[in-house]
Amino acid sequence: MRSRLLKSLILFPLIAVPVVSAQELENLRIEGPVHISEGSTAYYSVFALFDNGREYDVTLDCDLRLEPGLWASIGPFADVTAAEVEHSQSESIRAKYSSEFGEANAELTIGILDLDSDPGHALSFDGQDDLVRVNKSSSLEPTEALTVECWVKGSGGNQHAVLVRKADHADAGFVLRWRFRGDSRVYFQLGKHNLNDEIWVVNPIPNSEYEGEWHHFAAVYSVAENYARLYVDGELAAEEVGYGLLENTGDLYLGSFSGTEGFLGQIDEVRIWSVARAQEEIRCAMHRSLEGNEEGLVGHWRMNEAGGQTVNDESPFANHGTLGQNAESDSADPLWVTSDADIRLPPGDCTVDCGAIIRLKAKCRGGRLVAKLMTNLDAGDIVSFDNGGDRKDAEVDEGGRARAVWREQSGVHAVHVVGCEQFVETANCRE
Ligand SMILES: [Ca+2]
Ligand SMILES: [Ca+2]
Ligand SMILES: [Ca+2]
Repeated sequence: MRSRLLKSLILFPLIAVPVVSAQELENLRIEGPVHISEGSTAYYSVFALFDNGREYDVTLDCDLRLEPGLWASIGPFADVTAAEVEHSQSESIRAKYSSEFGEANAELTIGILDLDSDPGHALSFDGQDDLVRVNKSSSLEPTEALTVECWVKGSGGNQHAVLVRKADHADAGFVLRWRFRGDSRVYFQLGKHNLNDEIWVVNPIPNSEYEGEWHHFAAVYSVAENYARLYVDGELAAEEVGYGLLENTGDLYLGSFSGTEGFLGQIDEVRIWSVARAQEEIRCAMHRSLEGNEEGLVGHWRMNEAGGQTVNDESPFANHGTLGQNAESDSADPLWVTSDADIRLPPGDCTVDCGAIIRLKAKCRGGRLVAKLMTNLDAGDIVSFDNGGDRKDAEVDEGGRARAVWREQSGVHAVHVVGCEQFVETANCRE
């Protein structure tokens, strides 16, 4: 899970009316926004409802907390400056009020989101002929290195179902497939298919493990380093030795190949890079939106248009895609759907300046593992901590500090700073 800092969640009473009449307290109600964005300020009020139908604002007189955990106890006028919250996760505002008229509790579930980078929308493909076509462009034809990535919520489709394809039948190119020859596993293919001169990088895990949920797939190719790799959710899943210079001259297709090889499911946030992205870069950026000017970014289709016949490429090359066979409404148009792919973090610098890190400390108490970092980094920079593969992002504060917390831990843990493996600390979480 990734964690973020919620700054300045303030509980602020709007009106306080003294309770004077003799009556029975019946219920308590919290009023306030049910979605708040990270770093924002939110105001909540609590109303006591009485059996005679009256209600009073009792915000000033009740106990309020942001749950879960004791890490973010808040009350009227309390300014929470460093409460750790899990992004895009539900939290609760709890209120407790007791008086001579009785006692009552209330709870309001809220979602803490980075609304600015909400993944918004995706496209749903019918497994038959639905497609997005991007006309051929030299900007999408790197020869030395390539990274293709997308978020996928798959259900099935044709035995050759295409996620991203830039390879004509006769020509060389690359294909990221949901299935190939009926084998329901993700394939990254490179080379000249019709000449049997190609390589396949095949995920060993079957798609049945992924169906119906969003997962991130990234295919990476490097001539210089002589590898082709497939990453699933930021983990290396398969690797083959390289192929030689890439060739591809066809149009780019998403969801099917010109109306055949149809994929059944949803695709979101397709990115193509003219560089071989490192695993840390993939992991760092997969949950983030991009600025659009990242080095090597040559195609970036966010699919947040939510309607119409065009998928905008938000890279500098503006290779926009068209839904279906043409720019009119047609039977090969995929459908716009709301997306809950986890791409909610704001853009961040995915290269870590290890020289700016001063010290890492890790401690565990009561199953609660805390990693603290002292740095010379700028406030707002993002650093990632790794606890045996369980990663958390943290924002550097004004003092150059960042921290991450894992709960319910046991045994010995080694925590390191992602991208700066020389900074590693162990902590013992005894049972
Ligand atoms: Ca999207
Ligand atoms: Ca169309
Ligand atoms: Ca169709």
